[in-house]
Amino acid sequence: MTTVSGRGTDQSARIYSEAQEVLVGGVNSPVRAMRSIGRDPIFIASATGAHLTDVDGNDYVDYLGTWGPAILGHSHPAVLDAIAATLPDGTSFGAPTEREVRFAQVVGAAVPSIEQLRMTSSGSEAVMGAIRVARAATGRDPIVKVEGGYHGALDGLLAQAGSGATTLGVPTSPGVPAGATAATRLVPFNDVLSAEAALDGAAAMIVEPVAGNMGVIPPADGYLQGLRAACDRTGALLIFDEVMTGFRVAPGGAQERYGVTPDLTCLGKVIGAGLPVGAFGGPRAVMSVLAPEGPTYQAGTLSGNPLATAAGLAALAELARPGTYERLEATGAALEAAIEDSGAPVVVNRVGSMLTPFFAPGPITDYASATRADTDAFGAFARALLERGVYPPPSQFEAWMVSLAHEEADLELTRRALAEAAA
Ligand code: KE4
Repeated sequence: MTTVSGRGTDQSARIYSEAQEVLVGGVNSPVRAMRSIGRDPIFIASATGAHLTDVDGNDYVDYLGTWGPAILGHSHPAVLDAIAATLPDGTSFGAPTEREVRFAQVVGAAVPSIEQLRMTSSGSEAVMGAIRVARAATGRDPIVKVEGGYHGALDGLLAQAGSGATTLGVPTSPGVPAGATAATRLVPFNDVLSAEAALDGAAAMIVEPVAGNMGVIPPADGYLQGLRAACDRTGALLIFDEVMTGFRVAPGGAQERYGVTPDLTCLGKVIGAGLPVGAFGGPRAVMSVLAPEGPTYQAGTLSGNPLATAAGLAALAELARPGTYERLEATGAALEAAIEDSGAPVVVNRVGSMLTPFFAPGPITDYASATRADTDAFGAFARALLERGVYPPPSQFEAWMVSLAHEEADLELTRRALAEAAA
């Protein structure tokens, strides 16, 4: 790959060939392999603010944001200082710490529906826990999910998942036993009637309140309210998977932005500031089914570990500063305008600081319309951006993320790269 800095990507290529010997596909998470945009992966050496630097020394304005966590920008001093200050005390005790209590209090203050929290080490684990709580609390098995919704790499929900979980259109991943997805019911996003029908006798519906894993798709007016009412009518629990939207689209996440209260919420990404964290929570009456209070088992060696909670607390404190979400909104709008002004033949969906340009005829309102996208065109666009020092998510079906660290100079460079890539 030629690059603006002219440094090429020889080091990445060298490391990639070694990586493929010992890491499947050379990566530890499939979408990083950049196969969706038709090129080899770029190995990153460091990240600061809105920028990534690869092992060849090429600099990129980063719109991946490590899939969401880097909302402050990378290597934020408050986060690094918190980790450095915690290190001398040890990295993990396997025992409770006061910091985890503070963490749960801070999350609960921002997200009032979370009366009690359980921390995990990933978003997938948080979703697993929430699903199990919903089934235990209702005594029912079926789970309703959205076609194109991605909630982590767990058997029961890898049914026509979004993100990198499947080449679009392939319903389930190999290795998932039919029994695991037998209790999973699929409905289109933004379709209350189909959800209501599927919810009859169900334990819960899990939904990304703003879809992020089929590209960004906002909830249609009244959709989330409709799901709330349908769950109330059928006795199913409403689970908001806010792993991506939590602390991203508003301080209280999508449930605050759209004014709809779920029964359970899953969190991740931002709350760990890039360290491994997930969490799920809700009313005490629902969460109390969990061991050790109740019989429903869930556990994790490193759940709530000192470094992750210290980093998370520091990040949440920074996000609580006045003006944060106004700035994120403004930067998101500036990127949206830059993409639209580039002349690229795209439809841009945006909610706050997360957006996706679709190479497809609009409007993009669900999985069916999203998968009409021309992924080859997206791939060519993304490759051209990378060569010009702009790093988009390496798939049409992911969310571009802006941070508090993106500045006018970054947008200026991005405008130029977008215009050339569009051409
Ligand atoms: P993790 O287990 O990857 O921490 O979280 C799973 C998950 C759950 N819910 C939502 C809404 C998510 O977006 C995710 C993870 N997102 C993907 C891509 N958007 C992470 C990237 C990857 O898998 O490498």
